[in-house]
Amino acid sequence: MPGQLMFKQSSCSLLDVRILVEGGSRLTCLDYRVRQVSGVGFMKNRNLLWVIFLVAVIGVVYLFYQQPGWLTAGEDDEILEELEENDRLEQDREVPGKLEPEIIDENGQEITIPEGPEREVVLDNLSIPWELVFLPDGEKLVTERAGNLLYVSEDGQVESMQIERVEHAGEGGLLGMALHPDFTENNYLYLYLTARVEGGLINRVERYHFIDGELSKDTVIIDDIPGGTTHDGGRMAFGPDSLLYIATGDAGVPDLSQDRDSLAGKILRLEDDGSIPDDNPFGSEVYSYGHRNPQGLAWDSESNLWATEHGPIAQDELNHIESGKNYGWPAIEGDQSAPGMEDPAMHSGTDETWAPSGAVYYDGSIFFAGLRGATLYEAVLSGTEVVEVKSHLQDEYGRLRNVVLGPEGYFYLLTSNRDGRGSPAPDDDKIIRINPGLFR
Ligand SMILES: [Ca+2]
Repeated sequence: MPGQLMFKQSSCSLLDVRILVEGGSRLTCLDYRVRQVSGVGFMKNRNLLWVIFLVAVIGVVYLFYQQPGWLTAGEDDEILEELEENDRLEQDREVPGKLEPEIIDENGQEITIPEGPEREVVLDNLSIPWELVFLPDGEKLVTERAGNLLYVSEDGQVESMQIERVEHAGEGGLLGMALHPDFTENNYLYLYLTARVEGGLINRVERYHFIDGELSKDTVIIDDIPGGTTHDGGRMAFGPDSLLYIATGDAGVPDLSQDRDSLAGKILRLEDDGSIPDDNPFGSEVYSYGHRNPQGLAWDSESNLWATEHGPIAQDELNHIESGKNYGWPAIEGDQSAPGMEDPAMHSGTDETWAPSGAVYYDGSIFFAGLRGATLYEAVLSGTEVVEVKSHLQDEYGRLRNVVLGPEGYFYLLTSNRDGRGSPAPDDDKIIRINPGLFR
């Protein structure tokens, strides 16, 4: 019998590095197996055999790096398919009208770029349209600042309803509008309007029932928001928390914005019946303050709230809104900072005026309409930072009051060329449907 075996020779494989001792000499399994196969006296050839073994190992390593898939041919096809799929997606991104799987709406749902025309005027001969909402059955409602609520059927027939007690004075009038998140069950429609009361102009939010084209007033949600011929705010939207957010202006009295007991120059947050949510920051309707004239509200896919705001001379703002925070007006503007006050995420600089109004989140950006800028702006987001502001459709349609995303994936632009500050075309104002593929 050969020397002392530390393992059974029959279980000794080429890769086994255990050592056995035979006749007083140390053998590895490799030594043992090679000798078994070749019949060569291993002691005198041992160094040669190690050289052959090392060359073989180097050869295997070389082949692996040259063709990493050769050991795993089954997975290779999957890798290739994945690469080809990535190529296809990359190509699709360059072609408007194709499926764009990375575009998501504010609820985090995938949306598809529609295949219709790039631009189409869907309504014209309007007068200062301010807000547009889509009813569940394909009809639309539009507010006109003079006090008209337009009920637009699917084929574009318009029925106009005059809202009572609207005072169209300067920038005031019938402004914002919102459908209740459960509109299909309760038919609640909210309107933000300016009214004249003893002592002057105020703004209020009223709730209506809108059923089969019939409007009936339900209740006042919030009253006596300071109003004026300028800076009436007016945008409303229900947030991801199903609460009603209302943007109000300083009504031409800047100090009201820092007064947390005033409803002016604020973003307010209410339950759907007008009561105050338990987690509002100051136990009042106020959610954030220090605003001059915010007119756009939008939530991104992470449920961050963004608001556009008119600055005094240029220095228009896009702000990331958080509960209880002070956005500075009139103490700071532009690049100025102060303790306890928020800098805007982006402002237009000292030389450029956006005059920003309605806003919507789309595919990683806040798009917002510019009145003086006559541009659809796109603020590209990275988290809660704005990394770039792009300009679209500059001077093509004049002053833009709002941009709304429709249920079928189109943008709708509302012009504001008849508000006394524009140069209206004969068929202004308009609502223009824009294929967002134009911007992607
Ligand atoms: Ca500010």
